[in-house]
Amino acid sequence: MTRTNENLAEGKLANQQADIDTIAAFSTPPGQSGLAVIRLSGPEAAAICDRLFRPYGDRFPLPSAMEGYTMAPGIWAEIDEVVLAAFRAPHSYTGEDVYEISCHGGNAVRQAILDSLINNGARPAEAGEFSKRAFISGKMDLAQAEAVMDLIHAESEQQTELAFAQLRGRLSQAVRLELDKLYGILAFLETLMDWDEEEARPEDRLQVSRDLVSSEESLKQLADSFRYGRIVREGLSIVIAGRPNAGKSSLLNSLTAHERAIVSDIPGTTRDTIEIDINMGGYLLHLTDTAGLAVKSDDPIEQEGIKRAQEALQSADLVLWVLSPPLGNPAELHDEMNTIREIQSRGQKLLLILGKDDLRATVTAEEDPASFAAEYLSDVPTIAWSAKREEDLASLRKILFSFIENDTLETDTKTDKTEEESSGHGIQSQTSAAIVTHSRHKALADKSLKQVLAARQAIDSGLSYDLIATLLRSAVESLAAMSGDDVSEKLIDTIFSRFCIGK
Ligand SMILES: Nc1nc2c(ncn2[C@@H]2O[C@H](COP(=O)(O)OP(=O)(O)OP(=O)(O)O)[C@@H](O)[C@H]2O)c(=O)[nH]1
Ligand SMILES: [Mg+2]
Repeated sequence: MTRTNENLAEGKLANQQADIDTIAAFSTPPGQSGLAVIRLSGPEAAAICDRLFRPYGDRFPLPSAMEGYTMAPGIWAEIDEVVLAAFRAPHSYTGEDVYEISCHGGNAVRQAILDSLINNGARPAEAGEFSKRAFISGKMDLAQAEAVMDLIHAESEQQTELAFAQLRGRLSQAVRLELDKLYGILAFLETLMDWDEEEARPEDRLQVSRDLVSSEESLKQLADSFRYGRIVREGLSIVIAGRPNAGKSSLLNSLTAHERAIVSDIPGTTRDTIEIDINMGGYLLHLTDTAGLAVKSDDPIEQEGIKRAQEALQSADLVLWVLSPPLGNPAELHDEMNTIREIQSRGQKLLLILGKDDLRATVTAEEDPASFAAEYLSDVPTIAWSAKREEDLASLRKILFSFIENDTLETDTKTDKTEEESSGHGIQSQTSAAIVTHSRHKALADKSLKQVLAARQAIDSGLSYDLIATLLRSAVESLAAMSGDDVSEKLIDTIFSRFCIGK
């Protein structure tokens, strides 16, 4: 037996959990590529590789990069020349024996190798099964496992940074810190419960109340961080709306730096919604240009366009409403105001873009959007905009950064601050702050916050320590579910089934 085969056989001995299946899957996507990676994990992995891998032996001395890790070039049962990397339990991604076969990336080659693994005792891995095993063997907690998938799907710099921080345990550490605080309060409550009624001191109650306020604050910060976390993970949805011919498509083109949408002076040029994703300074933006609103139309195609525009508006994080000269007639202006107010009443943010500002000198006071906005929409954040002025794009970008990072529509852009300076004051600038990016985590943070709040109200109202401890235990349970302590098997299955095969 060669050295490689000895190593493989040892791995088998080290791993005799016969009731666990050995799983195999492609870790690289289908299609032709220079290389493809096939991953194998489980108690039989070593034995299977032992049967199918023929090392070149003395021709290539076996390199040994680190403990539990060996890599050897050889032949995979006469199919291809491959490199086999062994990550021996427990020093592997899943905590089991893991073997990675790098072969040539042709469909037939990769498939033949995977088939040979299956025919020799492995079974095809389910989506996310490798990561699920990593979670079960304690290699990472649930929040970290979820970050693996986010990192794979990350398309922007900020997405990558947040997912990586979560993978490194930033969120898990923050959760653990909060859990420790709650455990501390629970322990104190236990002591108080052991004491006799006569020994009860008001300062103890005050102490518990103060500790709960501190937990409340940190949990609230965690829950609130979801606004930013969601925007980074899912992208910011911006919908451009306004009357026909207002300059909506020109605004889209300016933001994307492409002639993406057709621009013409014929009102009704854009008939369908146009969606485009851009990366702005490391953030993902989903931009939607829409057909002109606030007009009556008998044309069924135009009507459908208006319906689609209205649907797009419903899901916007931010609406850029373009109001340009010439303004509509009084009835149209009334409709336009109503739509703006409806958007605001749904709790959505809206920035009024006073378009075609370069034409301002040529329009009368009645036609001037700025005068109209000052009189009727003075509470709405507003900027003057011309598609012909480069500095206006810089100002708009500053406003968008500030909206993402600080949740404000700060329209005073007449400062000398650069884009970088004007951003970076929000939650993301606290690089050590844990940021919630998944709605599952947000719901758990909210739930646990609610329970801590109820516990604090209970203690302030003089209710029994017993009741307060019960409420706190529920808070602990909700929080612990974030990192996956004490979560049901069904939830674990649901989370990992969203992963891709091979991860
Ligand atoms: N002077 C000036 N003209 C502009 C500006 N923005 C757009 N326009 C012109 O206004 C006309 C309409 O622009 P579009 O961007 O197609 O307007 P729209 O709102 O998308 O129009 P519809 O798709 O028909 O609803 C075009 O002739 C543009 O060149 C601007 O800032 N200044
Ligand atoms: Mg258009």
